[in-house]
Amino acid sequence: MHREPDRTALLGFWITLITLILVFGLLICQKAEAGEGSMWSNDTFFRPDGTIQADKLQHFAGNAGLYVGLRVLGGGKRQSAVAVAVISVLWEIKDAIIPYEVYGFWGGDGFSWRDLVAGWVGLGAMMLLEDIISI
Ligand SMILES: [Ca+2]
Repeated sequence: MHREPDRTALLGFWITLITLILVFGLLICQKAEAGEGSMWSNDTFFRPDGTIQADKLQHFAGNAGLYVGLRVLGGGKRQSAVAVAVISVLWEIKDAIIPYEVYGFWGGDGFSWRDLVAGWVGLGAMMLLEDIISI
């Protein structure tokens, strides 16, 4: 019986997540129909000179920082990792919906799986570091 609130919270989490994904999905479909901007980003990991793109480092550092922030605020390890992973997917969906030409920082140039990879590597690196120094 005492586990009931946990289940309710978990159910609420999944319903919220699925609703958000459906709403974002609909927005993306509308945008694609209207022919606005690009849905998929044509980005790269590296610049032509072979150095890594600055925005990939930002995704790496952003996810690592967000994870540390959630952990410092008292989030569980798994909980914080899932939250960061989900937020980074939602961020890319946002990038697909909102054009940066109009909204600057809050916009994007389309969904980028490379941004996701860069972010998740940052998250994984921070989790590994946490294990190594065992905070
Ligand atoms: Ca992006």
